[in-house]
Amino acid sequence: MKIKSLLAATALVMGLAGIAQAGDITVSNAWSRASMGMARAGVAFMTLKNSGKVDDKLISASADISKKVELHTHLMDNGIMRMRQVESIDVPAGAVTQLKPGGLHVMFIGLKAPLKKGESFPLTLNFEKSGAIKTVVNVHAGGAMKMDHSKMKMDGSKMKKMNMN
Ligand SMILES: [Cu+2]
Repeated sequence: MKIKSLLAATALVMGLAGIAQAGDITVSNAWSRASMGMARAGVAFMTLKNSGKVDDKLISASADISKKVELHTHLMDNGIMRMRQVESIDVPAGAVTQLKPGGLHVMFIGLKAPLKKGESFPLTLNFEKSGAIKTVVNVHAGGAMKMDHSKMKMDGSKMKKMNMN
C-alpha cells in the first residue's frame, strides 16, 4: 500500500514537472515560487542527476523571464543567510545534485513579469560536457515551499496534497 502510493506520487510529479535529458544528465522536478508583490527576482530549484562516469557541471542558465539568470548558493555569514553567485554547480559522476531552498538555486534577476502560481516557463541549462538541456519550470505557491522539498518527496501523501493546491 505504501509503495503503491509512493509510485503514484512519483508518476504525478514526473507528469507535472517533466524530465529533460542530454548526455548523461537528467533534469527533473524544476520548480519556482510565485513572486510576491513587486519582487523583481525569482528562484528555481531542481534535481540534476549524472548517470554517467564523467563529472559534469552546470555552467550557466538562460530564460526569457528575466534580464539576467545567475547560479547562486546560500552561505551563513555571521549568522545571517546570504546568497552568493557561483561560477558553476558540480554534478559529479553517478551522483545527484539538488538545487533546493536554503542551498543552490538558479536566480532570475530583473523579472519582466510576476511569476504566478500554476504557470510554467522554459529554462535552458548549459552543462560543461553534456551541453544545453531545456526544461520547464513549474511555478508553485509562494508560501507552500518553506518546507524542505527533498524530505517532502519521501512522503507520497504530502506530495499529492501539495500538487492539488
Ligand atoms: Cu539567489
